[in-house]
Order: sequence, then structure tokens, then C-alpha cells
Amino acid sequence: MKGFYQGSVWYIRKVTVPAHYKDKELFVYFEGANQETDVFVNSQFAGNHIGGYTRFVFPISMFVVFNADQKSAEFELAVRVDTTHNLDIPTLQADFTFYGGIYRDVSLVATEKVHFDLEDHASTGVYIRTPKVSVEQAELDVDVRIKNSGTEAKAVKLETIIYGPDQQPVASYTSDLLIPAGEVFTAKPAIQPIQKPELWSTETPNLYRLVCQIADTDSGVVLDEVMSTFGCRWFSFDAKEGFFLNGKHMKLIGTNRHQDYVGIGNALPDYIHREDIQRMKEMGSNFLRIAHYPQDPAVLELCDRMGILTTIETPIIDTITETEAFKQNCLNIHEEMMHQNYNHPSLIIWAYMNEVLLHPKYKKEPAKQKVYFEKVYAIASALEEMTRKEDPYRYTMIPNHANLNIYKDNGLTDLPMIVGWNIYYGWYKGTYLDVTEQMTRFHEAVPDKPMIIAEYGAGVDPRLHALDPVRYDFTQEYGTRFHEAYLAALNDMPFIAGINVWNFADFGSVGRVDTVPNINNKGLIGIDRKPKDVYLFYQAALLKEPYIGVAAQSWVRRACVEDEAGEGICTMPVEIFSNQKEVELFHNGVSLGSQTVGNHNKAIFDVPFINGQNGLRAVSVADTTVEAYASVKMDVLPIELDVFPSSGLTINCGDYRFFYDEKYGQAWLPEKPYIKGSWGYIGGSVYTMKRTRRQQHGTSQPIIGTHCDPVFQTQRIDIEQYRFDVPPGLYELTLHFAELTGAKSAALPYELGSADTEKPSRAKNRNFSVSVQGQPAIENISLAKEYGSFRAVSIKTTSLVEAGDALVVDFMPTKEDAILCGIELNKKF
Ligand code: GCB
Ligand code: CA
Repeated sequence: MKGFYQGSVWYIRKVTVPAHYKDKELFVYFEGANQETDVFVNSQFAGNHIGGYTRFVFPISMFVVFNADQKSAEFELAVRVDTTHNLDIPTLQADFTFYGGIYRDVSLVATEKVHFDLEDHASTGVYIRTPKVSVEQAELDVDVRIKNSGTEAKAVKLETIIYGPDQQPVASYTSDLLIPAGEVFTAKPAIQPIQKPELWSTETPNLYRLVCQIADTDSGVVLDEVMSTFGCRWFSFDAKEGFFLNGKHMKLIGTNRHQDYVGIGNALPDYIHREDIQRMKEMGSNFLRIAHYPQDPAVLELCDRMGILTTIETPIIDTITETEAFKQNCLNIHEEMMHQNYNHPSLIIWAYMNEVLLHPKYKKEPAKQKVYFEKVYAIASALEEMTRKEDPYRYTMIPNHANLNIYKDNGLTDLPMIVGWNIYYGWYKGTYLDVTEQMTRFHEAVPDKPMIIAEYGAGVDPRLHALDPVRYDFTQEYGTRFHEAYLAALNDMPFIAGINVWNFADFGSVGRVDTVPNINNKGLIGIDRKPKDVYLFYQAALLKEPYIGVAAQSWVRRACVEDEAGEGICTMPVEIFSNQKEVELFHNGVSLGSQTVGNHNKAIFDVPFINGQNGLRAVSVADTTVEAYASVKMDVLPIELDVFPSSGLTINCGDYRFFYDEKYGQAWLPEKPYIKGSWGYIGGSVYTMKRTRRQQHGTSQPIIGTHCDPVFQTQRIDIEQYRFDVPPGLYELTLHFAELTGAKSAALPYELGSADTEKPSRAKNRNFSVSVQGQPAIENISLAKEYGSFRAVSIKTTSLVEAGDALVVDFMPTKEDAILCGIELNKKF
């Protein structure tokens, strides 16, 4: 992929350890590094690890030298992490940025010669299964791996104690073991079933703690201890009725999550991981798809504690390489993932292969393609077999893109226990009204498999708003309509066991070109974790406790045109999301009445915004302690310009969307045609691209030299005049342009709908002049030639308007047509 460094980097540091570590076993332990890591200790090779998302550990004692007389030993730890694209390592390609390097915690571990076997895929060495759980009792099946790296067999006592959620011991077992020298011994403590267990559920995430201790039989000295948590619960999926936890039906509803954050890539402090899980809970989620790869240990730990059920997956995305090495790497990574996350009660599904047939190779060579499909199936079945063997008590899943037949024909809907579908009707193509029909068709085609909608989502740029939103316009309003429709439809289909919004938060995707370059903005919250309106909608729809939210919270700086000339009031709808029956809205302290909350947990109030600050307070009528606020600073612009507004006029041409530039706090108005006494464009039309995913207008290419892409991605073409009927004075006019034809950046890495046929084109060789008040302001500008395509060009000019005149901007093309992306007018005096 272009756009970021791919290659190797070194991390080198001196590590000091105390002298009494001399007889201990030393290890370096990594929670993760992307993607291939080599570790050297004192220049000697200690180990190699492949895969960017799983943990690994290497023994290093043999490379560390202790001098008899010294208080401590020092060694050099050198780590090389390589992110070079490697065809043998998954992930090969995907719609997210492959941030590289060491990005999770690294630690030095010191153990006695006899210790719990952390070298078993960097697990704890303790594996807890709960094969049979009921209200009456929970049976446990525990494997404890103990390693003796010494040269003599060792007699030890293994003590296993279970503590209940109240921290009181509920069961224990002690065994005397002889661990042969240089071997790993697996003990199976015969722990009695837990009677009347306190069940783990999403509402009562009760955790039990299992403590294993090894003590030297002769001296009684404790050699090692491991603590693990687990939960007592049982669950099942049914192809017709969905999901059951502890015998009770529940619809799994939640999100997907990537592991990045604004400005820091993947290198998140644990705090942000935990905050995210809290936010999911505060949204009312009970489900999380950890996609597309295993994440920081903090994630599952908190899901256990907060009560969010999860699925986790091995990152084989879009495509495979037909080599044995690739297959082996897939299997190893999957095995690591399983061993490392084995005990979490919140985890119910092991998944692998996301949309693996999205871009099947050899489209024009059927014989080769057949072999390719067989290789994909071979990897899938090897993973499936391994998973069922390693863990017979959880489910397996393959999440596919919405091409039913290709997965069905290749056996991939048959193989796993659950089929996942990633669907984007109403985003990349079709409408969200298609969901019910489509998913019914999918269910009928694969009637015996439980189904999860592993992804559905729509892009939302929080800066964009529209009163009449349409598909693919990235407005908050389209986002909420999309999610309202999906949630209602998916909730109504009992055979859909679970659903995961794509995505919990916006995330980096270096190949993406939407309204914010390199960002996939299908998050319910931003990459900075600021909630979008859709997040409020889910809170209202999912939370049990009383909730109210004001959608205006994210659109706090606006400009709009007054309703009636001279009135100074602009009425705009404000959406209130709530799970209460009736809500009341106050505007600057004055009640706008109350409304019954309708479909989709929503009430819409028409708010008469005034110029300046508008305080909004929404309350539940039944319980006035349930309230929410927003404060909106509004520029109400006069229709007639006999008094010029002090805020000036900032207009987004060729666009019906309001754009709020958060960075500069500036509010852009959608354009309007000229009417006498007011302002507007004369002539021309909205720029639309033919046969593209973006239906209405503009380009989805990133614009160089601005952060206001939406303003420059849209334009009026063939424009003749712009006119402002302003009072006399000296005005400053800024004209914004961008050439939207010409060479563009690569197509999306992801293309789930109709192909992006916005073909690379030759730049239009347009040439035009602009005059203001009949005076030349811009002469013979040739955007493509002088500035290149997709670059923001802003040109400023001043002009005196005499009494009785209007400010008139004329566009005069000499080649092709004249265009305009945006226009700003301010009065100097
Ligand atoms: C998908 C992929 C996911 C993408 C998403 C999208 O189906 O699984 O990785 O990010 O679509 O936004 O297009
Ligand atoms: Ca524009």
C-alpha cells in the first residue's frame, strides 16, 4: 500500500537485571508488534515472530551473562520489526492502515526453573473450559501446563483454588506432581463442580477467579502462580431463533472495532481500549466483533467485566496467497489467538477470513480460479478443524461480503457453525429498504446456519449536514436514517442472531478517499471518539435506563437564511433521541411544547433559531431528571442584504449540504439561486459524475491543500454570474476553485457495490476569466495547467460597491466552462 513506511526498524536498548535473576529463567514477552519481529540479545538471535496482532515470548536466559561479583547484569535487547509487504503473511490487503512496529506493551518475565508454561503460544499455560453449566452446577475442565527447564526432575505441589465473585473460595484441589527435567507436564486438577454458580451474563458479568500455585514439595517455597478469570454461562445459536444466553433469548447488538486513535496510530494506551469498551456499554451494546484481528488484552478483559459478548478473528482478509507458508502462518496465528484468549467468558465465537472472496484472483482463467478457490477452502477447513479440536465449546464463523453465491458455491457457508454477512445496501449500492428482502433471501439459501450481520454501516463526516440527505453524501442525517432503518429491519428478523455496526469509531485507512482523506468514517463516533448523532440514536434505541440526547450536540456552529425577510429567525428541525414516551424541548428557556417519541426513538422539533447563542434543553416529561443539552451558535443571515451581516457570507457552491469546518469554527451555507434583493448564483449546474457510487454530485477524490474537502469536491459548472445585492461599501471577495477532472488517486481498496467507474480522465483544459463590477479580477486562469487537478485554489479580491449598485461577479470562459466551488464575501467598510 502506498502512503506509509514499509520496511524494517530497529529498537535497541540496554536492560539491567538484578544479580538474583542469575538462576531464573528470563523471557521477553510482547503483547504485539506488526508484522514480523526478530529479537536479539547481546547480538545473539533469540527468536522470530510472524503476525502483527498476537502475543509472543522468547526465552533469553542463555544470552545473559552474570558476573559473580556484580550486583546486576546488563544486556542489550535489539528488536527488528519489519513491515515489508510479505505475500506469505496475512493480512495482505484490507481497508485499514497497517501501522507498524512495536505498539503494545513489552515486558521482561523472570520465573523459576519450574514454572507455568508461558511458551505455549504466549498463553498463561492455564486453560479453563466450562463444558457443562446449568443453574444447578458448573463443571470445570482445566489444563495446567507446567514446565521444568532444570536438569533434575522436581517434586511439586500444585494447588488450584477457585474464588467466587465475592472473592470467597468455593473449591480447591491439590495434587503432588513430579515434573521431569526439561519437560512440559500437563496437569488436570480434578476440581469439583461449582454448585449453584453465579452465572455470567451481559447484565450480571459475574467472574470467578482460578488461582494456580506451584510449590516446592520439600521446602514449601512457592515457585510460580497464575491467576485466571472465567465465567459460568452457557449459550447456543439457532438457525431460526437466534441466540440464547443461559437459556434466555437475546438479540446480539453491537459494533465492530479497530484499534487506532487520532494521532497515535495503533500505539494506544490501555486507557483508550478500556474507554472504548465503556462507551460501547454506555451505548447499550451487548456484542462486539473484534475486527479484523486480535487486539490488546485490555479489550477482552473489560468485555468480561462489563458484560459484552464477543467474537474474535484471524486477519485473513480479501485474498490469500497459494503457498504452504501462507497457510501455515494462518494456522499459527489462529492457534496463538486461541491459546491467548481461551478463558474469556465474554468470548463466544472464533472467526477467521473476512470477505476472503472479495477479489478472487484469476477472473479470466477459470481453471486457475478453481484451484485458487480450492486453496481458500483448504485453509478454511484446516482452520475450522483446528478450532473445533482446540475448543469444542465455542462457535466458529466466517464473515463474508454480500455475494451469496460465491461463498455458497465454494463451501464457505457450509463449513463454519455461523455464517457472517457484511452488508452495505443503502451505502455502496441499493437502498436500506432492501435489507429485509435480501437477508430473507440469504437465510432461505443457507437455512440451517445461524446468521450474524457482521457488518453494516454508512459513512458520516460529522461536519456535513443536510435537510434532505441522500445515499453516499456522508451527512449525519443520512447516517441516522440509514441506521434507524437497519436496526428496525434487523431486529424484526428472528433468524438473525446478532448484528455489528461497521464501525464503532472512525479509523485510519490509507487507501481511502472520501470526505476526509485516509479515514474510513463509518464510525458511530469519530477517530477522536466524539459522538456523532448516530451514536445518540443507538443509545436511545438500546439503553434500558432512561435516556435522552439532542442531535444538535455535534453541530454547534451554523449559518442559515432567515425564514421571512426581516424576521431574523431561521427554523430548523432538531432531532431528539430518547427511550422515554414523551419529551419536551426548551429553546433559550422557552418551552417548544412536548411530543410523543415516535418511531426510531425519535422526536423532531422545529426550532426557531435566533442569531447568536441558542440553548437547547430536552427533558423527559415523565422524569425531568432525564435531560440533555446542546448549545448552538447560529448566524441567521438576512434574505435581503440591505444590511450586510457581520459574519459575512460563506457559501459552498454546487452543494446542498451545510458544512461545518470544525477546525476554523466556520459555517458554510449550501448554495442558492439568485433572487432580487438577495444573493446567489446565476446559470450553470451542479457538477455530477457519471456512473459513480457518489450519486448526486461532486467527486470523492481528496483535495490537496485544504482540510475542507467537501467544499472543494463539489462545484457549479458552467456558471455565468454570482450576484450579491449588497449595500454600498468596500468588499472582500474570495473565490474557491478546484479542477475536478484529471488523473486521480487509486480506486478504493474496498469496493463492495457497483464498481467505481469514476474513470481516470484527462484534465479539462478549461480557461476562464472573472470580473467583479466589470473590472478584471482573474484573467485567463487555467486550473489544471497552473495548479494541477484536485488542488484547492483560493483567490481574493476587493471591490467597491457604489450606492445603487450590486456586487456582480461575471465568469467568462474562453475554453470549456467556468466553475466555482465556494465563495466568501466580507465587508471591509
Ligand atoms: C467491509 C470490510 C471492512 C471495510 C468496510 C467498508 O466489508 O470488511 O474492512 O472497512 O467494508 O467500510 O467498506
Ligand atoms: Ca462546493
